[in-house]
Amino acid sequence: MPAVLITGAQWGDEGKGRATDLLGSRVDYVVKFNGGNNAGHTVVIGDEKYALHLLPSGILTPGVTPVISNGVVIDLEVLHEELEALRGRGLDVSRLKVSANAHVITAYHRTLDKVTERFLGKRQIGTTGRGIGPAYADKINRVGIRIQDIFDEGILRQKVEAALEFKNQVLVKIYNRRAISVDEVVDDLLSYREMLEPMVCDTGLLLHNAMQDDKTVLFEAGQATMLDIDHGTYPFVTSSNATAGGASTGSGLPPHQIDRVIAVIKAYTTRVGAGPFPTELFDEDGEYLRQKGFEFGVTTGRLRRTGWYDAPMARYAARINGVTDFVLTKLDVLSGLETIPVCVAYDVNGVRHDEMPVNQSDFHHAVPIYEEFPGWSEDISGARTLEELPVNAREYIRALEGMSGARFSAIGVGPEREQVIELH
Ligand code: 2SA
Ligand code: GDP
Ligand code: MG
Repeated sequence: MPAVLITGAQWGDEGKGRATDLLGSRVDYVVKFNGGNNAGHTVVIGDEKYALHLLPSGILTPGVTPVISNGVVIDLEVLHEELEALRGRGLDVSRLKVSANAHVITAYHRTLDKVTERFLGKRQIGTTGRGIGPAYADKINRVGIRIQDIFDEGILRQKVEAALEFKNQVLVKIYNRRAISVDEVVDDLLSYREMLEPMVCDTGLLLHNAMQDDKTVLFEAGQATMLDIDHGTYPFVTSSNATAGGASTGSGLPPHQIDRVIAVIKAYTTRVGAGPFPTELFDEDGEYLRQKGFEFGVTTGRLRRTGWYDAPMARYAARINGVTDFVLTKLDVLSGLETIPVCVAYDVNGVRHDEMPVNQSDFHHAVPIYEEFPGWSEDISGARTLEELPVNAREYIRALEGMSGARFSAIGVGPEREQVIELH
C-alpha cells in the first residue's frame, strides 16, 4: 500500500477525516495537499472528539508523520492555535512537516474574502471567510508569500509591499476600508519564524524518499470533487484542486505513484454554501437528515443543505479521480425512513442525462429521476458485518454500489472509530 489518496465524492463533509483515521495506524505519512483552514474534519476517538481545520488528521495517530505540502495555503495563526490546542490535550505534534513552498494566508486575504462576499450580495459563493480564494488568487497572480520568504526579511518585505500596493487601493477606494500596513503584516509573519523553523523542509523530497524506503503515504484532500476549482460546480467551488490530480501538483509526488484512490461518499448528499444541488430536499425528510446526521459545518457552524444520494455524481467522481474504492458513510442516518429515493439520472428540459451535464445551466435545471428503495427501522450502529444489517439496508448498499462506478470497501454505521463494516 505505498501511496493512497482519500478525497470526497460530493460537496465535502463525507467523513474524510474519519476514513483517514481508519487507515491511520497502517500509514507512515499523512499529507494535506490542498486548501487550508476552510476544511473541517471531525474525528471521534473514544470519549474525545477532535475538530481539525488546517492540520492533517494523521496528527492524531502516534508514529505517523503529518505533512502540509506545497499545495496548501497556511494561516499561521491557525497553525499555531491548532498545535497549541492539541499539545494542551497531551498529543505529540512535534513530527509535523511543512513545505517551504506552501503559501501563507495573511490578514489581507481574510479581509478581502469577507468584503468580496459582502460586495457580491445575492451572488455570493458562501465561502468560509478564511481568506482561501484571495490567497490562491495571489499565488496564481505571482504575488503570493511563501513560507520560505519568512526566513528572509528583506525579500519578505519586498513581496508584502508588492502584494499590498494594488490591494490597498482596492480596499480604500472601492471597499471603503483602511489600508493595511506593510510593517504590521511583516511583523506578524516574522513572529512565527521560531515556530516554523523545525518543521519547514522540502516536503517533495521527504515524500520521494519515503516512497524509496517503501513507506506508506496517505494523501488527505480538503473539500471534495464537486468543490474542485476545475471539476466542480464552478463558480460555487473552492479555489484548489481537491481531486486526485491535485495530490501530485500539490505535493510533488508523480501521479503514477498513487495506486489507490478512495472516495468517501455519504449515503445521502449535503452541501454548505451556495450553488446547484439537484437532489436537495426542502421538506421534513431534509430536516430529518440534517438533525439525525448532525449536518452543521465544523468550521463555521453553518447548516448543511441536505438531499438524496446522487448516482451520476458518484460515477463522475469515480471517473475524475480514478476511484478504486468508495467508503460509504452515515448509512445509520437513514434508519427509520420508510422509502429512500436515489437519483439515477437527470431530466434536463425533457432529455434524460445519465451523466453529469457539462453545461452548468443544464446542471442548475437538472431534475432528478429517482428510483425508490424500501427503508429499514432497526438501529444498525452495532453491525460489523453485512450479514448483521437488515435485508433492505443490504439491498440499498448493493444497489448504490452497482450504480456508482467502483466497489465499496467500507460502510460507516456511526461516527466512532469502530462503527464500521470493513469489506475489502
Ligand atoms: P472557500 O472558503 O473559498 O473554500 O469556500 C468556497 C466554497 O467551498 C465550500 N467549502 C466547504 N464545503 C463544505 N465543508 C467545508 N469545510 C467545513 C466543514 C465547512 C464549514 O468541513 O464542515 O464549517 O462551514 C468547506 N470549505 C469550503 C464553501 O461552503 C463554499 O461553497
Ligand atoms: P470531512 O470534512 O469529510 O472530514 O467530514 P466532517 O468531519 O466535516 O463531517 C462528517 C461528520 O460525520 C463528522 O461529524 C463525523 O464524525 C461523522 N461521521 C462520519 N462517518 C459517520 C457515520 O458512518 N455515521 C455517522 N452517524 N456519522 C459519521
Ligand atoms: Mg468537513
